[in-house]
Amino acid sequence: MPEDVSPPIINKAQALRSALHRHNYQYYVLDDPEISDAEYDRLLQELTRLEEKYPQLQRQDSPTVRVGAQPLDKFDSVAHSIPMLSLDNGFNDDDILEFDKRVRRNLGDPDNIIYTAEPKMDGVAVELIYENGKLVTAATRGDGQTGEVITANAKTIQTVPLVMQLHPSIPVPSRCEIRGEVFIGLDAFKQLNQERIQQEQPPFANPRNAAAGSLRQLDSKITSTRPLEVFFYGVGMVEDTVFETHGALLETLKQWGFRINPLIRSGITIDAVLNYYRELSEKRHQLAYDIDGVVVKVDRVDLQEQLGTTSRSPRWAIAYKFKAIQETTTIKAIEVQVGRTGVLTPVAHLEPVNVGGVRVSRATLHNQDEVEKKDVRIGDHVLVQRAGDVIPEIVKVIVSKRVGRETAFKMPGVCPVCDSKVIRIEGEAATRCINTSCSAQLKERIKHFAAKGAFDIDGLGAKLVEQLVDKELLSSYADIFKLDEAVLSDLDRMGAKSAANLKNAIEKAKSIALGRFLFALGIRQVGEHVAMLLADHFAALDALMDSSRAELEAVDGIGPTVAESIVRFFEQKHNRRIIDQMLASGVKLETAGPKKSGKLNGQVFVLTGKLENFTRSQAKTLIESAGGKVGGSVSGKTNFVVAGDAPGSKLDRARLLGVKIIDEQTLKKMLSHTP
Ligand code: JCF
Repeated sequence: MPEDVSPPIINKAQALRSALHRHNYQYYVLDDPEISDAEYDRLLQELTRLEEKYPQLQRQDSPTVRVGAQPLDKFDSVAHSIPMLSLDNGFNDDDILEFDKRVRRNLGDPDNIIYTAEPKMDGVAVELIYENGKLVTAATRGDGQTGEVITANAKTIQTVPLVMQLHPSIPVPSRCEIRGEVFIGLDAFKQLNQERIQQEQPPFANPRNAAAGSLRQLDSKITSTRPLEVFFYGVGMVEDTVFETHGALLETLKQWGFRINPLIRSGITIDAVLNYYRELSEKRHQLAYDIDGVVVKVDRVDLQEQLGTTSRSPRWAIAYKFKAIQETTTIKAIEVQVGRTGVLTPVAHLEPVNVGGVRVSRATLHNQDEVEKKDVRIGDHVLVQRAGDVIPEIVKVIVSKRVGRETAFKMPGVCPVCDSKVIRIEGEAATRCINTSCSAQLKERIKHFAAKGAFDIDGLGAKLVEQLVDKELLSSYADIFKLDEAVLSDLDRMGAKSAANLKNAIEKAKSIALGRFLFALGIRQVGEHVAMLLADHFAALDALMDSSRAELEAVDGIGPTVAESIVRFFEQKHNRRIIDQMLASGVKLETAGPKKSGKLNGQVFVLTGKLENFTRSQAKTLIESAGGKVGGSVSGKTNFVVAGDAPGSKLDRARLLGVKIIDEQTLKKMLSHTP
């Protein structure tokens, strides 16, 4: 029997719910939080505890539902009351001027039409239905007429209001349909993919696929772990309310609690739209998310209605698309590369082609399944695409261009580097070389060991590592610390000076924080984040090396798979021997002492522009060792933006959000005040 709930407790739960909704709105929509993240978390905790203790208090619109609900067997479908149309595309200024002419002609040739211009988000369109201010249904766009019901998933997205906020003069409609685009930011996308690779799951090809895949999960608990965001841009059916302009509509949506892209510009002429497009094309690569063009809309709603729609798209809007980042070329060969953990990856060698300003001559084919799914053959004409920092990839084969001389590709049965047998474990996409002394794996492991975030050895780059392994001067991490300066100076592209510099850099790198050391070891499942958790928890290498599975699993953030992998690594005698050799060569582990008591505890920094006195990686390390954090993009959570030379759009955003902007000198002072 559940306990009876007394009125004060009911009121308490209600008060917590309203407070949390309001703080969400302050944070995500207005970018102006009134309480700290920690305070927010405490309120959420308190409500969660109450709802656990008194299940009668649970509500569909409680802020606690963001964690996900029971998994579904399949999605229901729902018809949109007003079709969700797609947009007509324009590709150059003439197309847009033509659109403006067409609009004016259809309206009886007025002189000037006023427009709204906005970034076109490269995400997934959704519609949210609210009844009396409460979210009742969320649906995907589907084919435009009928979508899939994804309510539980949508509720896990922080920026989806569960209840609408009150507007000072416009009442919440009895029913309304609000439309927006769900997406994943670029930093979050990178991190998500890193985690997936770490967990040996296939990475997503691009942020859009990641967003679509996350939104179409039958288990909303999975969706809740994905960093989805949303910007709203329009409405379907709205009862009781008329909007005069699109700009006014967006303003009202914002008041109702819907997050609107701050880059939207309303009330501008067609010439200003063209300028906006040019500005945004330049800013595009500095934005925290992918966009693929500019959406242009006639601002006055009565004129939109006069213009109407065709069966495919509204006559009052057009998408001005950015230049394609896809091109066609041919596959000259397919090579198989062996990675750090022995995974074989087929890589296509392409006839070089310029894709959005970058020369592309290789594209990853991921694995055998991917090659088969896309039916990629050597000699094929293919469409290649580049998205942000992601490795170029093959979108599809242009089958109509086949001449019959193309040859199929098959994963080799032996490692192309060491000739050992390769294996493919049931249910895994990866084929692996399991010879741990395979020179390809060794090269990749050593590159990882010497890279930023690990030992960070200046001058020990990819080419040099390859040479050193090929000449058998390196056969383990430990050998790095025994390299002989005279031998180094005799290598290709080296000399006395660079040999001395390298020796120096290796000497300096010997003193290293435990977390970086652990990351450098390249233990499977142990990425930068897990390595830091381990270092924080165990503080000393011995303690970690001798810990059991159970002790490891007791660490917050470490699960059974990771624990298993760590135990296995340290069980192997040769791994321990290499560590002993490194320590004997003078590698010294710094204890993670002052971190918890740092002066910058809990402060979030974002770096922009070029710093004079340190690299970004150094600045990050310094801030983190003083207890601070370094974020990739400016948000309401950011405390300081450090502006170096030629700062980017992050500075604009900091000004917009009123985040404190400091220079490098100030940062140095803050760091030097740290114990
Ligand atoms: O950001 C978008 N992808 C986006 C798509 C923005 C809009 O304002 C849209 C849209 C699709 C249709 N507006 C319409 C009418």
